[in-house]
Amino acid sequence: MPMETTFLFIKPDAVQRGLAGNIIARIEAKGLTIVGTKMVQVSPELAKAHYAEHAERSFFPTLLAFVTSSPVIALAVRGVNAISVCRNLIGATNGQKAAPGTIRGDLGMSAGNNLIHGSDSPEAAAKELALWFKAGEIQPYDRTINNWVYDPSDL
Ligand code: DAT
Ligand code: MG
Repeated sequence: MPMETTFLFIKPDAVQRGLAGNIIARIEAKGLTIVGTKMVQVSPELAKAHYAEHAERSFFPTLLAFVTSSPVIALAVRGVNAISVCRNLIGATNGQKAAPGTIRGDLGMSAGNNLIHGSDSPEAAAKELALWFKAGEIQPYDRTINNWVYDPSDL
């Protein structure tokens, strides 16, 4: 099966609110595979590199302060179309507008404190996985249950 790996991180608000387990449970229950994980106290340098595309936005200083305020949980997540599937699971940027059933729609009320990041393209996923994980920290295994998660005729 054509597997893709995406990069997510559970943001400081979700870790502080004790929602990491709820969020990880949704990712696993969907049928995706967690192939890398670690807790990270994000440095200003990592925050700037990760969010470089937003450097000119008015919310950039607040965003840097937020992601460096308390530890996050970095995740590498594997599955068929994992990048778009995770973006759909996460929901729209602002929790007040995100659809019910999504992580942000069910658990959040904010655009800034919005619980989780997910790569938005294959290029972003490649950049972010390389930025956050060292060689050997990702184990790209397949769960044996995948035969029950995927139907080969869907692909
Ligand atoms: P997303 O995380 O949905 O991909 P984005 O890439 O547009 O959103 O922005 C990156 C992060 O910046 C977002 O997760 C939270 C913060 N952000 C975006 N828009 C914001 C706003 N209007 N006010 C405060 N923070 C914002
Ligand atoms: Mg984004």
